[in-house]
Amino acid sequence: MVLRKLPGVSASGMGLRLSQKFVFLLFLSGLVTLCFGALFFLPDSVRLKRIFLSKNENPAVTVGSDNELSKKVPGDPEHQRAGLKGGEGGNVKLKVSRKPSVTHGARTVERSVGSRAQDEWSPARSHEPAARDERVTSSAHNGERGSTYNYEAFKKCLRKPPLGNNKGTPSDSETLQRREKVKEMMKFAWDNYKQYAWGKNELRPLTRNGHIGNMFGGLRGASIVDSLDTLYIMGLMEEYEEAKEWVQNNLDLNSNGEASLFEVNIRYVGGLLSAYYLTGAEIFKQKVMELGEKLLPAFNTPTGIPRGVINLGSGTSWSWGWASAGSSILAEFGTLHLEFVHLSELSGNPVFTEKVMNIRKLLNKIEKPHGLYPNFLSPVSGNWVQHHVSIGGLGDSFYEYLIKSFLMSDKTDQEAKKMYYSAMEAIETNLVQKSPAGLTYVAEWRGGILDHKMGHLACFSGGMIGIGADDGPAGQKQHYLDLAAEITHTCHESYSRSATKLGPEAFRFDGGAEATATRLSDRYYILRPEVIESYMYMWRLTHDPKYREWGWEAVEALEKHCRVDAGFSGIRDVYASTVSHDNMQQSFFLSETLKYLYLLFSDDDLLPLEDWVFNTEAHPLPVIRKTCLQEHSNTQNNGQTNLE
Ligand code: DMJ
Repeated sequence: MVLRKLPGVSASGMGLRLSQKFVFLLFLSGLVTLCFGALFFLPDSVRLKRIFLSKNENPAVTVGSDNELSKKVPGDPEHQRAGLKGGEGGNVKLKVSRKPSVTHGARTVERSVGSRAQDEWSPARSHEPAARDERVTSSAHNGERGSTYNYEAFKKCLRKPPLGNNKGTPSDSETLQRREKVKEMMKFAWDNYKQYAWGKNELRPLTRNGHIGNMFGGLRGASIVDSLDTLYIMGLMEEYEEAKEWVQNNLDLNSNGEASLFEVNIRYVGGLLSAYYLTGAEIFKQKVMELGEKLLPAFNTPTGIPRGVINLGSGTSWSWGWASAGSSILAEFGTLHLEFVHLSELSGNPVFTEKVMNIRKLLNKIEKPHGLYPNFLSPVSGNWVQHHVSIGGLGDSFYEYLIKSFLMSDKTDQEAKKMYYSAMEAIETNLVQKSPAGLTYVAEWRGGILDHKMGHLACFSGGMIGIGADDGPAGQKQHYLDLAAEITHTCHESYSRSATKLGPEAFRFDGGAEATATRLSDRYYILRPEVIESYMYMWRLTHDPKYREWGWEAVEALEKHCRVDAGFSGIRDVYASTVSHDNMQQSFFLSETLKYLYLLFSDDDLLPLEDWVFNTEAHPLPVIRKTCLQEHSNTQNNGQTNLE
């Protein structure tokens, strides 16, 4: 480089200035390097780190104003899970720190611990790069074939009309009156949501405003989407129409927040799918396909096991901060199957089914301690992370989706069937217990040690075991029906032993306890459905009138303790005769609790179980009768459109 002498400046003076500049620039670049390096030492939850060090496979991360997802949940992981599944139930704020899907650091560490299972698990690894393009390819695919879904053929393949011959109206007047009461409760819950929280996710009935929360990644209207099918089957048509109109005009799927993959799937995907199948309205199909595609990037992990949190805008995903070692949760990645199979069914795009079959394949292959499925699995290595097993929070709906996958496949999915009954056998051998007073319960298992506790969430298992009774190993039908009835009885006991006649979040069978909560933090009830869900299934399976009586007891308790001037609210202590409300009308109250009550007081031909399975948020999905659908489609394609 030639140094040209500037006028009035001596050569030595110019040299001095240049070297000062050089030192300054050197200092500046050192500072920048230091600052950048320091980012690596910041915790993952710090936004700056995520902006600068986001993984480059995904588009840039745009984060919402909240850098930490917070949930009001009690302290231990099961309750955190329960809270995540059930919304805000407890009193403690849980800070959920987010972990980038794959940072270079994480990748090096996690790969270096790669073990046998990971090495054997080549398909998922090799399909990782392909997955990146899925949103594009699936859109094209959907555009091509989605419109060809034959709704008329689907209706013809149902054995009975979805709403029955007379909308399930019961013939005896007492049951009819009870059903009318439940319908009135739904209308009351809906009207108040509409008046005070329209478009928000849930109603806060005491403060009379809306709650948005942070489970749905910026999506809104959870109560609306969750209510569509309940309103429809109850014949609340004006309300259904306003809900549909909202979906059409206001359900914005271009949100950019971080969502629970599980919650969005069971509530939004499940809700929209049911609404489509029940009504045939194209808007629901359109919306659900758009949303389904946004969920696909969550599967871009080395094993194909999705992480728990996804940014719906960027497609970046994280594990829950509280889940040990960046693991994914059994009840979350194991509760996608029903909805994803239907997404493929509607769109003609196999990618959705492939994703969940990949999860199935890994779970089927992996070694299971005593045949049990632990609740935490690494999406990177494909190995279990902790040996905690539960049929309640963290595990629950994984088992539910095995048996329901079998039923929804018109009993052709033999793999799901086999996995379900083997899991049940292991659960019976290791977890099912009898209390000193003779109550049957399902304990939790921590690396071989039993925790004699049952969560409210685990009470769904009465119904699940009941619907699985028919297809189990030869000679086991009555055994399973008895087990289902015993568990449902225990769960009813947990209700009847409280002052409010509503059940606590968790109850124990040790230290003299018999189906009662011993910890203060387990005493709350947040309008959960699981116990009533089991009453409904057990009623359908046995027609023992006690299940309707128990359901009615629950209605009376809900009316007395949870109904407030502007909606329904959870309560903080089921044992206190003067209740304290938690100010939250959960969306699952409208979707599940009231729907199961309504079905309990209806005839069995309202959503008959031979044609429909309910997803874990009580959204009915039809049994897929492949041969029948094919035949009807062929007939139509051959121009014979005048089917009976
Ligand atoms: C619902 O969102 C679903 O039933 C889920 O599977 C478990 N928790 C809540 C209701 O309690």
